[in-house]
Formats: sequence, structure tokens, C-alpha cells
Amino acid sequence: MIRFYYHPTPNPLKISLFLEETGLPYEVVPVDTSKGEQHSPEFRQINPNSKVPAIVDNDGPGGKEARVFDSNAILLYLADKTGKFLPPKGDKLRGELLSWLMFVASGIGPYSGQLVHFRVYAPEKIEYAINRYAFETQRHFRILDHHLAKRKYMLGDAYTIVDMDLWGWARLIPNFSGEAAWAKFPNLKRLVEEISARPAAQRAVALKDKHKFKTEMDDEARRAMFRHMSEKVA
Ligand SMILES: N[C@@H](CCC(=O)N[C@@H](CS)C(=O)NCC(=O)O)C(=O)O
Repeated sequence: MIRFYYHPTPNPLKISLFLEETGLPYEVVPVDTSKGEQHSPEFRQINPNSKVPAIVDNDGPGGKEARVFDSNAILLYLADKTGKFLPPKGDKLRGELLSWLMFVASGIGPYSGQLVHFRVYAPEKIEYAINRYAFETQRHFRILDHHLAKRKYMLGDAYTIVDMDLWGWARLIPNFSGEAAWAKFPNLKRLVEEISARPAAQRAVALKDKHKFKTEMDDEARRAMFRHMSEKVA
């Protein structure tokens, strides 16, 4: 059984999708990041970075308990564990899979996240920061879109963890860049819509309704998630 530390946000959603696609048995452990539960000493034992998603697999390699954090690492770990949704070891596409996973991990995720932060949550609306992150976010999505112009999925004909990985953030493009932004990424839109229509994706999205999470962005939530606001380090 896998314990899945979850909050209904883009990075955990990728893991929900993988778990639903494979049917691996899992138990959800809600982590309410707006209440600061990600900073509890118990959760920090699982993810020292105090962010979701994380998993504990009590049937890890050698039958031992394995703790894995970061959505990209978890996808790779679970794909290796099940042998599903990734090319086999030794396949030439394995290098491409790693490249695109790192691209999503270091480009799509952080830049989309910072765009949302500066556009929605930052107390001052700094045009320079918003434009930098909007520009970089769109540049990254354009690279995916261009790649998908000639392929059904990121690695060709097979649906893999790279597609699940990009889906977590790309499905929110209209939320952070406006509905019109889709027109710039028609191939990416096609893939996102195809994944969103999968029964596993619908179950993954519906998971948020099975647990109650705080939604107000109040002082408690800001203290938990934007810790730099109460600590000047520069
Ligand atoms: N690189 C990490 C990023 C994880 C991350 O930023 N998670 C967000 C939710 S999508 C979170 O836990 N936010 C709460 C916080 O930053 O305190 C991953 O891909 O899992």
C-alpha cells in the first residue's frame, strides 16, 4: 500500500493521475498547506522540503519502506516499480524521457508557479517579474507545443509519465494566462484535452472533492506558504 501525501494542487495531481492509471492501491493523507501542515515534524521526515506530493511505499525495493518526494521523482519511481508508462531500461527513448522529465521539473513547474505567485499572490504587482515569468512560462510551453506538432505524445506513440507530468500544469494554462492563450499552443491543448478526458484523469481531479481543504488565502495561509514575508534574509 502506498501512502500518498496530497493537496489538490498541480504537482500532487500528476501523482493522482499515475495512481489512477495503474490502479496501484493507495491511501490519501491530506496535507493542508494553507494550514501549515507541510511544516509538521512528521511530514518533514517524509519530505524535508515541506512540500506535496510525497509518498511512502511500504513495499519498496527489497520489501523495505521507501519515502519519495518531488512529483517528478515519484513518477519515475512508480513507473520503475510497475514497469508502466516508461520505455524499458536500455531503450533509446529512455534518455528522451529523462530529458523531458527534467525539463518539466526545472522549467514548466517552477516558472508556472512563480507566474501564479507574482500575478495573483504578491502584495505588489511588479510588472517586470510578471512579464519575466509569463514570458518564460510561454517559452517553455511553446517548446512542448512545437515538439507535439509531430507526435501524438511527448515520446511518440506511447502515453508515458512525461505526458502525465506536463498535464499537471498545462491544464491550468487558461487559469494563469487567459483562455486566449490556448490558441498559441494547439498541439499541447490537444494532448491536455485527450488526457483530461481519460477516466483516470477524471478520478484524479475528483479526488479534491473527497477531502476538505482550507481555501482562504488569509494570514495563516500566507505565513505557511510565503515564509519570506515574515523573514527578511537579503
Ligand atoms: N518540485 C516539487 C514542487 C512541489 C510544490 O511546490 N508543491 C506545492 C503544491 S503544488 C506545495 O507544496 N506548496 C506548499 C508550500 O510551498 O508551502 C514537485 O514537483 O513536487
